[in-house]
Amino acid sequence: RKSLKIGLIPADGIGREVIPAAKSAIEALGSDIPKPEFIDLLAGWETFTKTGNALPHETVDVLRNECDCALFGSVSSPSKKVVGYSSPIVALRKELDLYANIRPVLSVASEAGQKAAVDLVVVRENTECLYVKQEEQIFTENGREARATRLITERASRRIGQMAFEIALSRPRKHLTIIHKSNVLSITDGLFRETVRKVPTLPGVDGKYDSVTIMEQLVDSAVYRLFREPEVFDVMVAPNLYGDILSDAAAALVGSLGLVPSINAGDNFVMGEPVHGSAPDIVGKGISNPLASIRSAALMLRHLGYIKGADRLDTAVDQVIREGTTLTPDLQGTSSTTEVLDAVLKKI
Ligand code: NAD
Ligand code: K
Ligand code: MN
Repeated sequence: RKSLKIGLIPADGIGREVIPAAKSAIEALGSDIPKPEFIDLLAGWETFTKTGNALPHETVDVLRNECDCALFGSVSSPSKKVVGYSSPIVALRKELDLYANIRPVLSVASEAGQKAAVDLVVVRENTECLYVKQEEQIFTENGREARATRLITERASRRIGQMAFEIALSRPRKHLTIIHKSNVLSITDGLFRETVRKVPTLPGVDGKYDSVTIMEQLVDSAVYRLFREPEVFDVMVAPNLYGDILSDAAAALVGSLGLVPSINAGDNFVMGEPVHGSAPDIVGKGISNPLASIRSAALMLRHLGYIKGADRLDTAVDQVIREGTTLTPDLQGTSSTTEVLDAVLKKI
């Protein structure tokens, strides 16, 4: 590649504060990556209020046809049903078949070279479960009754399982925990559990995953263990909703949602995205933590094979956290988004 075309979709709220920071961090990498070309794209609640569409066709077309990768910020989705509105991030993951949401959660050791207390990756299935959003309500004589479809397929469970085994294999501990609730949901979660379990026996695997140790944990007790002994976890693979909840819980362990990055990955495209939402409680104050977005840019570059650029971003972020002098209020600091970004840029 001569250049790297990156779609930028800040969307709503603090997405507009942290995605520009990630852009500056990428620009600072110079010749460690192909020359970045950024394409600004629209999506989100404000786009919906202006155009009636939270995810304009043009955004999807440009991502598909012109971009090598993308960075997404955060959307503000209303908690009440709004006619015509549908979350653009859920739609984008489906449209681009970004079936894996990979969320590394890493606490920075206080000394360089020290082992981190929390070092795990949540591998979240990204296309189905309750996020198929097939909900309905009926009116009965006893009041309203609401139902939702929870879809689990063998195909999606298998490919997220394969992704999780690959990630486990690439890590020093090679330990995979399958998260489910098949004691209650024996058909849906049972299918997920069984399909992921069978990945090592698939044709062509030929013992490749023999060194991966497999554990299982029911989702509720997984949250409990996560808080009591996070060091038992290495890679956790989960259906969509459990993965969403577990990764926010894990974020609390490392101090802030403002630190935790992710990529939405498919076989042909990758989109970096901080795990956090649009944070309406702090938007516009200039204090949103840009580190999750910068780390998301690093993950995206790493996924594309630009290891040196990714390492430089991660190292710079780690150094800023470890020094502890320039941090936003979510990490008990007094610095602004811009000051933290400048500190990272200096390290880069
Ligand atoms: P949130 O992640 O936006 O915020 C949770 C808490 O974490 C808040 O106190 C917030 O201030 C803090 N926080 C989050 N990111 C931070 C950062 N970078 N720096 C400092 N503090 C940070 O979750 P919420 O409040 O439940 O949701 C708010 C909105 O975001 C909702 O409309 C929701 O639908 C949306 N949301 C979007 C996504 C997404 O874009 N993928 C994900 C989650 C929530
Ligand atoms: K987000
Ligand atoms: Mn979430």
